[in-house]
Amino acid sequence: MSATPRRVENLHTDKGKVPVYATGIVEQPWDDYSADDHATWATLYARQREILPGRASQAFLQAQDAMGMTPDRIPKFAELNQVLREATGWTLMGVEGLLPELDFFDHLANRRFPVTWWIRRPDQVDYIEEPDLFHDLFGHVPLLMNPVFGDYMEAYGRGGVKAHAIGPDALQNLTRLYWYTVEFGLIRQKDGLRIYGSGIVSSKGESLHSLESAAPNRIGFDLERIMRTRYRIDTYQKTYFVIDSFEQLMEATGPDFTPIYARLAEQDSIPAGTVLDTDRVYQRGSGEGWASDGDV
Ligand code: HBI
Ligand code: FE
Repeated sequence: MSATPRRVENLHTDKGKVPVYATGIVEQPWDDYSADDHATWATLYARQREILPGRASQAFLQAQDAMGMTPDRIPKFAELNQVLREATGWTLMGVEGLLPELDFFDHLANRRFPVTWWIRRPDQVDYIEEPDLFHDLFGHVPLLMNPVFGDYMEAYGRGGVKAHAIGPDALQNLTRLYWYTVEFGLIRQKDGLRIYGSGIVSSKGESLHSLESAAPNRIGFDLERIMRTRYRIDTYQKTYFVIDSFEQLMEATGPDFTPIYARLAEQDSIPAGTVLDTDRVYQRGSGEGWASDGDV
């Protein structure tokens, strides 16, 4: 483990250096990134771009190319914002890390995507618990260039603000939708299943596992089924849901979810690894290597 503490602690001690505003919005301290930080970005970027052709969705690869991210050093948010604002009206803003849910939803509802300003240490290249700059910038941001997905993310934010007012069960249903689409979603293309979820596309292991392992279930998208389905935080997903198109996601978020939340409140949640008779099954997983507990 490298001796230096994670940069954000330094940030707090050097408050004078980087203005930290309310709700944790932070100017990207681009000049303060170390050579290690840029090397970590370059290593992760090259490694993912090596394995994603043929695995990531065409939409993701096209969007990332259109974004014009610098592969050799951490991109400047201000430069990306010029391209992104032009394309879909979305903008990035630096944050310390995970925001309170209502703040997060409000930003999405206003086409602002929070990007963690710090990147993981070199010894965390293979796994980091919480979202860092690479997860957010490489994983989440490119698809905001896609008009339909950009609309979906705004609609999700609006839905989140409403769900927050309804209560924790509604919020849990909606968080599951985010988890199984934005973070861990697969999409069906003519040439096979492909990745669009940020949690997968920013992870080498899960980019391979989600498409090629016999262990997980792969099931067709079904809004209410997903909203009932528990998920994993600490391991690969037991189940991946497959959409036919981003338009399908957009249509699914069209109706008011209030009656759906009411209906779901009467039904049990579904364990992460379960396959239902009503499921459209692309793969019934072998379950190999699954942890028996820990679904959230
Ligand atoms: N905050 N910065 C940030 N990024 C996220 O992806 C995020 C968050 N806060 C809450 C959250 N995601 C999830 O709980 C969503 O389902 C709301
Ligand atoms: Fe994420």
